Amino acid sequence: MKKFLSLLTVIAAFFTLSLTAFAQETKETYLVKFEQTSDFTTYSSFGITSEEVNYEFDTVDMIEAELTEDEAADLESNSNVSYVEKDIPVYAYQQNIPYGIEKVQAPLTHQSGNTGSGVKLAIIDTGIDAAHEDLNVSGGYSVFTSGSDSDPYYDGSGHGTHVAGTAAALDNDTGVLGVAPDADLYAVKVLNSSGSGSSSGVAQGVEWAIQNGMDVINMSLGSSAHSQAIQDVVDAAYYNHDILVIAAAGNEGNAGGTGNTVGYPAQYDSAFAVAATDQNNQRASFSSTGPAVDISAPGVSIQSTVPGNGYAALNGTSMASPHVAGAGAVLRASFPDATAAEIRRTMQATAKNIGSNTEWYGSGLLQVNEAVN
Ligand SMILES: [Ca+2]
Repeated sequence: MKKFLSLLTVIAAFFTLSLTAFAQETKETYLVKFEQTSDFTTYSSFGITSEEVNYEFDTVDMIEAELTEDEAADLESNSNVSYVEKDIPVYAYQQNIPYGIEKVQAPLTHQSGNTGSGVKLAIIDTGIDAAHEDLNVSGGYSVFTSGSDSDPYYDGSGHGTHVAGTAAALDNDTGVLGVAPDADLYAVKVLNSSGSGSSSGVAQGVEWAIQNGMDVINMSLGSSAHSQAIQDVVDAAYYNHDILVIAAAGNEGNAGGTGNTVGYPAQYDSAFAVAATDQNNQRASFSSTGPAVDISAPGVSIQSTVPGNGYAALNGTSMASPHVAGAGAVLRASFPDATAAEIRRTMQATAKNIGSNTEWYGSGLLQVNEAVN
């Protein structure tokens, strides 16, 4: 038994040694920078062979070379060598365009300079993580007076941050892209970290939007019950202050798509009600139905921003609504003299016919580039 063990030890030692030897033979690419006083072109004085050199830089005293780990370490300790750096991979920064953004033609409108620049877009929701790298939050307000929920830029739920990204994520080298990347986002916080609030809070949030000159309001929220108070402030926003109010139709739809299941405030004429479609322009099975549905936008597997510089895919008419709010911001920026009612009519007149059931789709799928033209 003892002999057997010692034999194993010998075999293990052999493999360890041979593996180590193999690793020492492996060459990797390094950048070697020399002190300016040294004649770096004489590689041999540093023990580097010309076969090992891939590239000589002209503007700095540096070479790219294939070296073993030991050779690199030797050079590193040479006083005529400034540094030895391993070649590291570098990637192109890129931004992913979510399918919904493509579906509503937002990139096409951006190409012609229609980006919602200067328009004030209020996201009445759970707050917005204003530190997110892909969002430009210009201001905000919370109806909560104590705790972390009193901060409109703290989004403990993530819902408001996600909604904000679909409407207006920045056109840069990272993350996602929103429908109106140059719009000014305002975080109007009326829902807590659990995503719940009250009719009084929602009414206060809409009033803040009126008093602070918002051009577009997105409300990816609602209730199955009517609130006269909410209707009164939404009516005031739209009819008296010409604010474009966009509201999610609700997620109370049934698989058959029957019955009037649109929530409030989407039921009010003063709110532009948005239903949700999927990647195939079909009604999302959860999307509320009824005569109040005005227009459709993607709401299934929608990729957007979440707190902490994150990104995630969510489902809901909450995700459909900000596509339309972003389009509203684009139209307000491009046609500053158009009324909210005219913008609604334009979006409906140019929507894509995706089915005859207006209680499912309203006028059809939002096409912002058609609306702009
Ligand atoms: Ca982006």
